[in-house]
Amino acid sequence: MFWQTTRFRIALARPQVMGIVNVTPDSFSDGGRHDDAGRALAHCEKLLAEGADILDIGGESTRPGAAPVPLDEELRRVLPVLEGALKFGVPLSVDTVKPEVMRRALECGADIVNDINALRLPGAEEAVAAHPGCGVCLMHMRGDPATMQQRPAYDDVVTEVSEFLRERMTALSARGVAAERIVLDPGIGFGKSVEHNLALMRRQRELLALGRPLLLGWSRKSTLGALTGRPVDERLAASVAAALAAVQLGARIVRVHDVAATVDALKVWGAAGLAA
Ligand code: HH2
Repeated sequence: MFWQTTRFRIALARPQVMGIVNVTPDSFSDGGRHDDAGRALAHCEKLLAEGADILDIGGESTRPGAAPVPLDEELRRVLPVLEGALKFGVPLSVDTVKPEVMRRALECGADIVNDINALRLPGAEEAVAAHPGCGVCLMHMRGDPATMQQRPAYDDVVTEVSEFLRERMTALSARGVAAERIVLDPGIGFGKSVEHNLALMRRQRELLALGRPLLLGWSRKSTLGALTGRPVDERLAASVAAALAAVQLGARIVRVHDVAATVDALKVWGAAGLAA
C-alpha cells in the first residue's frame, strides 16, 4: 500500500513514524519549546536523526480548551519552518484546519495536509482538491477543541467514527481526490472519553474495512495518563506501547513526539515479524 503525496509516494510496507513539530507556545506536552523557526528547524533535524520518516508541522494547539490562533499568526509560525524543512528531502505535513494555511503551505511545497477537522471548514476540501497530488489525513473529531471534552457521547464509537471517515472520504472522492492520496485517523482524544479511546484501540481493526491506511496518534495523550497514573512528561513507555499496539492492529503511520524510542521499538517489532 502507498500514500501518494506531493513529492513522495510513501511505501507503507514498513510502518512510518511521523514526528511532531509543534511551533506553538501552548501545545499540551511540548508547548513553547520550538516556537521560533530556528528552534523548530533544529527540532526537525533532531527528529530526522532519530529516524522520523515524515515531519508534521503545526502552528495551532488542539489541546482541549486551546484558544484559536488567528490566521496571520498561524502562517507566521508555520511557513518559515516549512520552507526551511523542504531541504531535508522528507515528506512534510502541515497540521492545520484552516483552508488558507493549507493553500499557502501547499504553494510553499508541503507534501501532506493533516486536518484534525477532516476538511470540514468551508474551502478546505477545495484547497486539497485544487492541488494535483498532495496527501491528506482525515481525522475524526467530535465538536471542536474548545468544547470537545464536555461529556462526549456515542451509541457505538467505533461505528460512528467509521461512518464519519467514510463520509469524509466520499466527499473528497466526489471532488476528484484519488483514494491513494488519503489516510484516515480515528482521532484519539478528540471528543472521546477514556473508554471511547480504548474501544477504538481494541476494535481498531474494524476501521481497516474503510480500505485506506490508518494513522494513529496516541503519543503522550491523557488516556495513557489515565491508564498509568502518570503526568504528560512521564508517558514515554506508555506512548511507545500504544504505538506498537496501533501498528500490531493495522496502523501504517504513527504520529509521535518521541521518535527515537518509537523507531527502536518498531525495529525490534519488525525483527520479530510483527510489523511487516
Ligand atoms: N493529535 C494532535 C494534533 N494533531 N493529528 C492527527 N492526524 N492525529 C492526532 O491524533 C493528532 C493530530 C494533538 O497532539 P499534539 O500535536 O502533541 O498537541 P497540540 O494539539 O496541543 O499541539
